[in-house]
Amino acid sequence: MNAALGRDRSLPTREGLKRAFLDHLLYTQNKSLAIASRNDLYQALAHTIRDCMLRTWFDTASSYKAKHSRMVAYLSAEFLMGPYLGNNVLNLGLMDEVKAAIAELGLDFDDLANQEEEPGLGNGGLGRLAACFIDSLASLEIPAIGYGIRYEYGIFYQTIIDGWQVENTDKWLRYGNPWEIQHAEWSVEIKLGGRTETYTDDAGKFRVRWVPEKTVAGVPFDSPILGYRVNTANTLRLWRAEATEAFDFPTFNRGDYLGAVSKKVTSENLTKVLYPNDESDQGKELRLEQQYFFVSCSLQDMLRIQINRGQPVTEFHLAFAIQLNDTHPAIGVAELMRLLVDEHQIVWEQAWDVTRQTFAYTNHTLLPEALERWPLKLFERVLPRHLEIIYEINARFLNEVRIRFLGDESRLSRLSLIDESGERYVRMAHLACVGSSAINGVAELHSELLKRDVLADFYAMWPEKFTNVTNGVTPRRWIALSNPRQTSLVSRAIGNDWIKDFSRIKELEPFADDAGFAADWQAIKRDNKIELAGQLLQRTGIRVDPDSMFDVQVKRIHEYKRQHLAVLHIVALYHRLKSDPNLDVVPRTFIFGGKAAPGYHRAKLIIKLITSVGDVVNNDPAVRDRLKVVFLPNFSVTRGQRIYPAADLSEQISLAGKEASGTGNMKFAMNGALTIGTMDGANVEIREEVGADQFFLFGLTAEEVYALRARGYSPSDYYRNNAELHAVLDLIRSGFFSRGDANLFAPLIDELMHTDPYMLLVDYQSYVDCQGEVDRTYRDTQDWTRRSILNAARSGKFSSDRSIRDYAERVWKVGPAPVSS
Ligand code: BZD
Repeated sequence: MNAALGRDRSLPTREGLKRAFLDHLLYTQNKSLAIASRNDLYQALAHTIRDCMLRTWFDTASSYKAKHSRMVAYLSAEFLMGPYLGNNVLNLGLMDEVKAAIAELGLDFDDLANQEEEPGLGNGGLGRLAACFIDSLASLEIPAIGYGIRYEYGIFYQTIIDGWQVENTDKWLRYGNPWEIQHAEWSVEIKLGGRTETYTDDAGKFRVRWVPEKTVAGVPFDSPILGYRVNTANTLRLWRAEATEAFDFPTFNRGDYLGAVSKKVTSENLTKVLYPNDESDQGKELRLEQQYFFVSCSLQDMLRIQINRGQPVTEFHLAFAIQLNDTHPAIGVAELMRLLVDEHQIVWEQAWDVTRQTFAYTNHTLLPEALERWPLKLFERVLPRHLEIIYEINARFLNEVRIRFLGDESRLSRLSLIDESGERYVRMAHLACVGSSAINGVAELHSELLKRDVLADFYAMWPEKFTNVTNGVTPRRWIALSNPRQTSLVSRAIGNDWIKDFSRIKELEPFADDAGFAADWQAIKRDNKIELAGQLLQRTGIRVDPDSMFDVQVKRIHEYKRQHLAVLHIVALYHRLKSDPNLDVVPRTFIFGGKAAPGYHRAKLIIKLITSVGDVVNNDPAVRDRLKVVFLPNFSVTRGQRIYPAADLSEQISLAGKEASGTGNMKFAMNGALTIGTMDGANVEIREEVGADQFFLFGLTAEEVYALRARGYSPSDYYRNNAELHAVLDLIRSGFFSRGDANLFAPLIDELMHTDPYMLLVDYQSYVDCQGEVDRTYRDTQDWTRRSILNAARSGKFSSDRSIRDYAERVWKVGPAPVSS
């Protein structure tokens, strides 16, 4: 169907779109307009848009093949893509025509787009970064492929019941996924478990082979990643686990058909569900299997491509630059060695050269507890051959260390790939460092702290491997798609080249002093706030005032991100209003959103604290609607697209030295929110770019945090010496917000008063004072609007296009390879 849309790459007409849509409604969904459900209409539209991309997709692959282009392979256990439809229409340059065509059929585009189930195949920043990066790679016409896992269930769906987070399964594939094409012909076989044995090959060489306990098949599902208004559509290839053809012959032959089928079910469990833990390692066997599964599938796939092109496997590194998105795919280092040495009979030294020149590693965390390590016993059970390979890599590496640092035994144990300080573990970050030619952090500060702290011993070994690539986000999804009002205002002022070349957003700067432009800017923010207010009412039943300041904190719930510091501020304001009901405060709506890992009780208690404070504050007539607290359930890419454009104030209040970068901070700034934040992660660079006047800074610096910790920190001093803080903590502790239950929030408050690992009490006063400054600035609407425009105008650095150019030049050594039209 619809060959008319895809035959050449000229854009379809409105009539063509309408016809293709009605054809799909009939031939794909087998419905008519009269009886179609909303989902039928969405599916028909999605297929229509997909048809517009297929020719470009096919031509891109052919072009890469013909030119033998060096490809970037971005390996990530998570791709948090968000809905495809709107983004694809935008990148095709068809938004107006599609909207008009749909309207002429008596339908509403946004209404259909809202039907799409978001593929939530990620936890948070790391997964969303991967999604922004593949958008930028395609938009910059860089040959690239994203490799990951096609989880049947993505990140859980969050509801709030009685103020608590409740997790529900995310059945995103329920109605099918029109954006993927299954390629069973490129399936690969994956081994797991078992043992190794040695043998002598025909040439008399001593070799090792892996005798697995089980095998599973990896089946690729491809989605096109179309660049913005270019002829490039790269591929996102996600792997699904299936039972192998002969999944269990012995059982089958015994006549135990059902027993054999139940093993099939076990194989398919591998890609069943995304682990919902950000920033923590769990040591779960299935998780290690997932990681190995997608990495082995991807490496085998790349080797197939290399061999198909008639190129030797010893030149693998010339064909592929593999980026490891954190350590989740780091097993790739050992797997590529196994494939080269065991399966392609390459000698160790040469295989090692190829491997090292292929990989590069991005670290995303400074939290020591978040560094991945696998209990050796578990690792050996799942990947016996890889453990041997890791021992060999380690032995050779430690020899190098011994020669460089004579007699430094403690350095050897610190650097070893095996942690032997207690129970033994395989250290994945060490494997990634040793096996990579480049190592980077995700913001200037983070990269510095990596060198000084977490990876200091590796920095001493190979300073030349270390670099920084500051994160970025795609201005296509995060402005052009989610904030159409701002987009058209900006494009009327400076043209629309900024969407492709985001450095040009700086041309907006002079408009900060243009009264007419500022009035429009402000009106747009208000319209966006009205729209969000509608959503908040619909989803929470809480009515908020669009003329109040929208003060927003959306991100995973974690103690280091300090959502509870924002709560202390809210309680302080509430306490002031109760003591002086006529106090003149700036009306504020505090909006929170984010998921807590299901097993992270403290984080779940923080959600309960937010909702409980909200219940009291929102219903207290003494506050007279001047404060509202809303927890918007199930924060996701889709929700984010409504939230960032409607924010006045962006809360980026992690303890300095804890947030590697942050990327929400960038989305807020681009959409004209002012930031209140600490000197952490990319906040430092945002402040540098937008100017100190446009950024509300508070709190300790990372240096000060280290110094204070070294001196010995006693939170109780702060509690005793600060009357308001004292009152705030007492009020929460007393059960005032928990219907008299003084135990409910005790774990949170007691921790703050006794250990306070994230130093909320230290930063409290500075934060509250800074919020006072926010209020004073907000009262002067013109001044605020000016600063808001400047934030957007000076956010050019934070496009993921800039990040990708940095990687392409400094890490991958690749350039664009445009596909001719
Ligand atoms: O990565 C985040 C960091 O916390 C942010 O500071 C940073 O901006 C982004 C992108 O670089 N890390 C994560 O999102 N981490 C995870 O989601 C994660 C997932 C599974 C296991 C461990 C961590």
